[in-house]
Amino acid sequence: MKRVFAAAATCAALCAALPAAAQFAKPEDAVRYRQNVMWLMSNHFGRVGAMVQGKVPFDAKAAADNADLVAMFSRLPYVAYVPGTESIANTKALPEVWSQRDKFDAAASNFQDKAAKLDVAAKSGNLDQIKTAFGDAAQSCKACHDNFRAK
Ligand code: ASC
Repeated sequence: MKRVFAAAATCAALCAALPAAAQFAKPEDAVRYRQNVMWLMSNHFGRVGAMVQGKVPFDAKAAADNADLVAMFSRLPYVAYVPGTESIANTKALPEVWSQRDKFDAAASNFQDKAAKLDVAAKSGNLDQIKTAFGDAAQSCKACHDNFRAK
């Protein structure tokens, strides 16, 4: 039991040592975190896209499950755009993420809104609603990528 308390105390001390705004041990970890989330999000967004484009048969449950994941992932990446992680690792994030942070945050927030709407549409099971919401979400992905991600 004592060992459990000691471990918990060590963990608490280590966590407290991290800067409040950046829960990453090193800058590379922040880059890896946001890239991995984006990768997963793109994968699950693409599964909805394949149905919207008629490349795979429409499956309402699969669409709802995948849109739900996209909405969840949409909330994760932005805290990982930590200052000091521009120009490191293999980031494609442009310096504008930091130099125009308000604009970046607005684009992120717009995407999160569209992802939440896609989730609602997917839960309705109505393919036409899903198509519209998917198009809006894809547009908001692209808008942010055009301004804040290297080609
Ligand atoms: C994806 C993905 C993107 C966006 C974008 C939407 O699945 O990897 O970068 O959607 O293509 O316009």
